[in-house]
Amino acid sequence: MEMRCSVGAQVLQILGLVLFLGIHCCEAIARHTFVIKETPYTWLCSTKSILTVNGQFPGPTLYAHKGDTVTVDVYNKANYNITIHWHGVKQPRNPWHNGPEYITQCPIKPGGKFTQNVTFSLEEGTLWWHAHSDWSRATVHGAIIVYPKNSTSYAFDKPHVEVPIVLGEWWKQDIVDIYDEFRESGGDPNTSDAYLINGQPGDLYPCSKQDTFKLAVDYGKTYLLRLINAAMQDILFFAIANHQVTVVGTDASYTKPLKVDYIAISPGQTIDLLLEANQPKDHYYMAARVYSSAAGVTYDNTTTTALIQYKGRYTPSSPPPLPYLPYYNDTASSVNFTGRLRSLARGDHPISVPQNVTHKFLFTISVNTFPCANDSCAGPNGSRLAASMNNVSFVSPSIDILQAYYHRIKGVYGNRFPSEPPLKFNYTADYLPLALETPQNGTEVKVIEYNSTVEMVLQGTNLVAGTDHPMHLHGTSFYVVGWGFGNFDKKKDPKNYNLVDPPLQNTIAVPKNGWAAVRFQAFNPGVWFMHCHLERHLTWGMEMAFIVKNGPTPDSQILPPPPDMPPC
Ligand SMILES: *[C@@H]1O[C@H](CO)[C@@H](O)[C@H](O)[C@H]1NC(C)=O
Ligand SMILES: *[C@@H]1O[C@H](CO)[C@@H](O)[C@H](O)[C@H]1NC(C)=O
Ligand SMILES: *[C@@H]1O[C@H](CO)[C@@H](O)[C@H](O)[C@H]1NC(C)=O
Ligand SMILES: *[C@@H]1O[C@H](CO)[C@@H](O)[C@H](O)[C@H]1NC(C)=O
Ligand SMILES: *[C@@H]1O[C@H](CO)[C@@H](O)[C@H](O)[C@H]1NC(C)=O
Ligand SMILES: *[C@@H]1O[C@H](CO)[C@@H](O)[C@H](O)[C@H]1NC(C)=O
Ligand SMILES: *[C@@H]1O[C@H](CO)[C@@H](O)[C@H](O)[C@H]1NC(C)=O
Ligand SMILES: *[C@@H]1O[C@H](CO)[C@@H](O)[C@H](O)[C@H]1NC(C)=O
Ligand SMILES: *[C@@H]1O[C@H](CO)[C@@H](O)[C@H](O)[C@H]1NC(C)=O
Ligand SMILES: *[C@@H]1O[C@H](CO)[C@@H](O)[C@H](O)[C@H]1NC(C)=O
Ligand SMILES: *[C@@H]1O[C@H](CO)[C@@H](O)[C@H](O)[C@H]1NC(C)=O
Ligand SMILES: *[C@@H]1O[C@H](CO)[C@@H](O)[C@H](O)[C@H]1NC(C)=O
Ligand SMILES: [Cu+2]
Repeated sequence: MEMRCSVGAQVLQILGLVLFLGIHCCEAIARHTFVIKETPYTWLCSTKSILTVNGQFPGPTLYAHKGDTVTVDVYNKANYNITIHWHGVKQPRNPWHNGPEYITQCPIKPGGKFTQNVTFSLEEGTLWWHAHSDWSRATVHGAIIVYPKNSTSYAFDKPHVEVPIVLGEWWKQDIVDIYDEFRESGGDPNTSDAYLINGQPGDLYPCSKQDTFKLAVDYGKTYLLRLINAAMQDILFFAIANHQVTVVGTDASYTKPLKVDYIAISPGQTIDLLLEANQPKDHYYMAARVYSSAAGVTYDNTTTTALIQYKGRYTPSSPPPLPYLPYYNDTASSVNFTGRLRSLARGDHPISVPQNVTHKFLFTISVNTFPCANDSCAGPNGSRLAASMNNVSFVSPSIDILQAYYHRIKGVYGNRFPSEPPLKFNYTADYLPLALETPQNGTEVKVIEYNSTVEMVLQGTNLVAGTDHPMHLHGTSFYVVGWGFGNFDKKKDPKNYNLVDPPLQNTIAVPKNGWAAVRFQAFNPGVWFMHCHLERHLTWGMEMAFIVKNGPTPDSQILPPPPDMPPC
């Protein structure tokens, strides 16, 4: 919900800050209008037209309290099909309003409108919304802030000020051209030209100095930074010069406080950090740059910055100090951070990790290649790059799976997504036979009974190029009960699971040539997408969907379809 606050708070919002004055000042608005349209923007010394919501980039922040329903009227005034997804919002019983194109809805066509309810249930903390059709999410995204029911009951001392920090990625060229070009060529997409903090690349790039995002802080106060990685292709390292930060939540779930020098954040993931302004009064950079683990894959190696500026009279260091960030391919530093996250799991914020499991799945996640006529594509050795889960490269259907499931329309999808890899090999071996690189095309789902308890092991492979994959599940969060390098060992590895305080996430970076084990209870009936959140891997087919069947009671069944579902 949008907050209508006092004049003072509005002035600060214009500077990119949201003053947290407590709930008394604010009148909640439970209905929003999102107008998607082309908007001209100038950065990095060039102007282009981008898709925005309401002309804003990043888009408007939605504010809500736990348990609220917010209604958003989405108008498509652009020339492209589009859908909007509420990332990490479970949408109980209402997959119709989840958003992924051809999974739960047909796209909103140019000139069309779709009204979506965003229903908050268990989530508390930071989430985000983004387009879920072709690559529009590059610029069509924004923050979602979910306050506790009682505004004073954070799991930590109330911070002085709260600030969304949206990390983004910027191409000088039109994103539609980048998307069309790599799909056509079969090769890797062009790398981006910049990363962004709240829409600005920062001082280390040309032409952006005066617009760099700045956060003014009072010495002695505590600031809650709500970090969102909205980048398209990259896990990012982030740090603030001379300051440690304390992680207190991820993916709208509280964590045990974790004091760190840097964080690693996956596309799709959110991390809530407390920053104590406890250093000598000065200006300090916060900075983010890529963590990229795939050998031989080029990446954007630039660094985005914003400024922490202490208030008061002093002569600021020039240039301001930059933070230490781990090296681009430092897998040890990435997993060191991600592997230390733990659920708060406290009396007032309990968790319920499934102890008994009804379904055990092992899904490989691979980058692949298809042979190309005359080896004329731009992938390795003239091949066409692809990606898969359990060797099925997902092919988007022409009407959405949810509609086909609900109305029993045949021929749209199959229910034979494999529970185990169809081909067993040393997934993480240094050298793998070329023949293993070619996947099957298919539109396959995994159907599970309501309230099943699922253990899903995501196994990375070294096909083409082993790398980290930030895997994201719609419709529910999962507990990350274990992870490791190499091949998952179903006898040995479960003995080391953390079933006491594993973090509850909706996105987990499966480490390069490693695995991650997650558990969830299927209490939300519907069609729920599961995919890599690196945009090129999603385009190449690294995805599948779960269908969670209806339960026995009326409140464990899918709601009827809204009357205004966009038609295909
Ligand atoms: C909400 O917070 C206030 C102030 O801390 C407290 O007095 C009240 O009991 C809380 N209400 C609920 C329902 O937790
Ligand atoms: C991608 O990069 C290549 C090489 O720099 C360039 O020729 C091409 O125009 C770029 N593609 C787009 C869509 O900008
Ligand atoms: C970034 O990449 C460019 C071109 O690939 C290279 O010239 C430059 O040295 C790299 N910079 C850093 C900091 O690694
Ligand atoms: C990271 O990159 C550096 C420089 O290219 C290389 O020397 C090093 O071996 C790489 N480290 C890993 C873990 O791949
Ligand atoms: C992870 O980082 C912490 C803090 O820097 C360090 O103490 C610890 O040894 C690291 N653990 C591993 C496994 O590298
Ligand atoms: C798990 O299964 C065991 C043995 O079947 C049973 O005793 C226990 O109650 C179950 N626990 C839960 C939480 O269902
Ligand atoms: C492949 O090469 C042959 C011989 O040069 C040519 O006749 C044929 O048209 C090519 N096919 C494609 C799809 O480019
Ligand atoms: C799988 O490959 C890895 C990396 O080359 C190697 O260390 C390991 O021994 C292999 N495992 C088996 C079972 O062959
Ligand atoms: C799968 O689909 C891709 C692109 O849609 C196509 O290039 C490829 O040849 C297909 N592969 C098979 C095995 O059908
Ligand atoms: C589903 O499971 C939850 C928690 O285990 C339980 O509270 C609920 O009653 C179950 N629902 C149905 C319809 O069986
Ligand atoms: C959306 O939510 C509102 C308010 O809770 C409710 O009245 C309306 O029926 C919901 N619409 C749909 C299509 O579920
Ligand atoms: C837009 O969506 C409609 C309905 O699914 C589809 O028929 C059409 O091909 C799409 N247009 C584009 C450009 O993808
Ligand atoms: Cu991936």
